[in-house]
Amino acid sequence: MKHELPKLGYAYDALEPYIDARTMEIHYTKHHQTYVDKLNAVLEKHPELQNKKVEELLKDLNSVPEDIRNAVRNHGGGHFNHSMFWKLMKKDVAIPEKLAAAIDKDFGSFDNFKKVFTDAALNRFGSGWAWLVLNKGKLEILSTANQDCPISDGKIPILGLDVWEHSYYILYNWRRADYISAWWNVVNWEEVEKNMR
Ligand code: MN3
Repeated sequence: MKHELPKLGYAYDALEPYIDARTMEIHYTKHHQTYVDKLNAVLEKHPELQNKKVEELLKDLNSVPEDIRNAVRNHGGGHFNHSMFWKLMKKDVAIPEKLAAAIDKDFGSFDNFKKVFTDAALNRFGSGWAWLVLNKGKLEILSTANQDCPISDGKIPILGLDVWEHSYYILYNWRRADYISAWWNVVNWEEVEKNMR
């Protein structure tokens, strides 16, 4: 069984003007596809792992043979993180009450949550991700380098923001802060709540 690029579920221009169609197209058809292809290529060395879901591999990286562990971490992480990321974006989605209440409980207020998440995304040096995760039932914000995924540390990612330059350079150039503030307009809060279950 080969890993496959999941269906995007919306048009490349669906998130405009916040995320431009050209970025979406390259990000999805080139960057994500490359993670999928490279994951499939390294798994050829260990066919016994080919039937495992990518999250199973990432949850227990130590059980992945050492010669491909780093490649699985990078390309498997890239595949998993982006599969999640596409579904987490949609325009004009209101925050469901239950999620809003959970955010208030663990962060004091929605504004504070937004500030802490934004800081995590801004301060991630180089390429990586900002995350809202569930850790033993509690919401937490963190960031990871490269394509590292919180599930490898036993945490459940429920919202992720790609801050690799490839996700914003065409429209925002070096201005990561502008990308992040625009991105808040396309968070699919319904999907975030679904990920909490
Ligand atoms: Mn990316």
